[in-house]
Amino acid sequence: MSDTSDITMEEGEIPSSDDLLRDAIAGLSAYPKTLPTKYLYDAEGSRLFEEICEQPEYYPTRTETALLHAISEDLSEAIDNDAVLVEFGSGASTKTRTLLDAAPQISIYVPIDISQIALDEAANSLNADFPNLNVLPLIADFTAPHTLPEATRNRPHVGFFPDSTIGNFAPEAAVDFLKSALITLGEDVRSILGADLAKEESVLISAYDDAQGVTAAFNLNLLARLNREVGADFDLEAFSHRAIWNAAESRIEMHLVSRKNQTVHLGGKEIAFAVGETIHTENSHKYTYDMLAELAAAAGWRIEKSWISDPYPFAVLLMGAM
Ligand code: AVJ
Repeated sequence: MSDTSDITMEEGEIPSSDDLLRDAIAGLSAYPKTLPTKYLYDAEGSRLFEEICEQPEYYPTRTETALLHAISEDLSEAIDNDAVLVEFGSGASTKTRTLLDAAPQISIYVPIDISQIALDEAANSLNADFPNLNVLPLIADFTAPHTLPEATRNRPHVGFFPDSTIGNFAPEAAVDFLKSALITLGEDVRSILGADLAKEESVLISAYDDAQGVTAAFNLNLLARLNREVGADFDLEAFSHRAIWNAAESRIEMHLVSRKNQTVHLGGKEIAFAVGETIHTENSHKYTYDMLAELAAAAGWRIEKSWISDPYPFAVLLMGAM
């Protein structure tokens, strides 16, 4: 049984290999060099991300899951009957299960993601485990506003932004994202947001540079993907993964560092790298609670309730539209 036919596809929004090549050339022609974070998540990248979540140093996933478990009854109380749960960047929909278990009054679940495979797998496994739940996946870039499936009309909507996804956005982009989610969800809505908070630098660095090298493989997969999909000739041995804490911006940055002077070819262009030169591939902002509250307020959300875990501070916010 495949649920592919139930997936709503929004034309023209899913990045193609033309977009990948164009964006890669633009990012690698700039100084400092960058590559868009969203391209980390092809099938292999998504698989590696799941593996990162199992590394002992990568505390965010298990911390958030434990916190969601601990507060699931409080969250359930905030969710009305026949609610529609809309998840932004749903991936494997792993954390959603905690919420669905605690809140059987949720009748429709709309996972939004750009990965068709992830949506298919999530829909199939949720359909099997939650027979009364109507799963209506939306394949789309979750950062933009969308029209939700017809069946969700006139029901209470609850947004779900787990995984500290908000941290991958710079402050202005985070505000835009939260605004656009409000447009998608409609008025009079609530949302549940999970965000990792600033903490000791050594803990952060280990989490983004694990001993098994899974995060390194995840980051290097971006170059492997360019080789696979647009015929680039990156030598993966000639780049290494680096995670740094940028205190001024309160964020972890992932970079790929050139181990030598070298030239790489892609799309008919030559890209020169000096030894030590980096490609910046991801930011993971570690906001403080106050910063999060400011971002939420700037986007039209008020915080109704919040919980922070210990010993690794991670926040779950219950927010309402202002
Ligand atoms: C996508 C926010 C869940 O920034 O922690 C994990 C992605 N990158 N290790 C994060 C990621 C490197 C992750 N999130």
